[in-house]
Amino acid sequence: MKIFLNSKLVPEAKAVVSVFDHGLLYGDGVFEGIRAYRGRVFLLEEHVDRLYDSAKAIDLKIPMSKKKMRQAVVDTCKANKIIDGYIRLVVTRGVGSLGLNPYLCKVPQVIIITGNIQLYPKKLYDEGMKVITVGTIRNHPEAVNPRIKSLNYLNNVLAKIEAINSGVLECIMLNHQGHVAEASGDNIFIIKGDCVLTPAVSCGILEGLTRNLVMELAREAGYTVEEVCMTRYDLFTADEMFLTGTAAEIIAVVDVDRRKIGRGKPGRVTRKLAAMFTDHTKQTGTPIG
Ligand code: PXG
Repeated sequence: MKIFLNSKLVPEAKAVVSVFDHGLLYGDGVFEGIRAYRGRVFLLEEHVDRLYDSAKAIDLKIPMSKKKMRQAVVDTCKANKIIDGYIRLVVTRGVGSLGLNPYLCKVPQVIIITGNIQLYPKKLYDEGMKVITVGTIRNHPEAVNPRIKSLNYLNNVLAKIEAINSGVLECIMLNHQGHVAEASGDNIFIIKGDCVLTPAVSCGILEGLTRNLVMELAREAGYTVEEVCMTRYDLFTADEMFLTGTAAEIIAVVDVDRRKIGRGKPGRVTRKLAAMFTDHTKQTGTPIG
């Protein structure tokens, strides 16, 4: 496995970063999770754009252009002969001192790792999954804004711990106002009649790229799509529910807090949108070459 580390590809054993890197010491940095399908990088431009926005939001200047970054992703995939796979792009604040001051750090470290990811067992994609609402609320937007895909994922990890310890694999996180925000690493959708509804970005969520694409596909399919503010009432009374994410793709939710959602199995609209999504992954993307 070759890793992209600061402008060159190095063997995995040589891909090491300092213990003084603020990415490790303070979770100070940003990342992206990207998929490749059939030898093409999916939504590459969108992922790189979001990475640079996350970096801008934490006042971190990535030491290379977006164009070079996109090329680096493609080159790393090529070096590792990636056809269907997962790409982790990480930018850390870089080596600094034992003190918070990010401006004392030298250069940001750019890391690109390729591999595979499967978030949930295949069986759950056929049958739908059970989730619970957890006590850990999503970060307040004026603390660490969930729009920033930062290296500090403790908020999400703490939520995930609650889910796993309760016997389910995923959770619903509410925001500081008690409104539905998102899952630990996925966005949430519900279907009510002919409406496809998802929490608005202003509810304090990561603006998922899969989410954005699913909204576009749903509109194309003739559904009314709205970004709204929702409570658990909306989940309990939904006809269907599903989660979206790069790693998760589209997965139906059939049980929330031990209440059956809809008919308790993946619904018609969910299956239709999942099929449209799969088609889209097959037809688009930046060729790895
Ligand atoms: N919310 C959060 C908090 C996320 O971390 C999403 C929503 C979905 O966004 P995208 O753009 O992927 O549709 C994410 C993304 C992992 C992993 O390693 C997690 C994500 C993406 C890739 C890998 O668990 N979450």
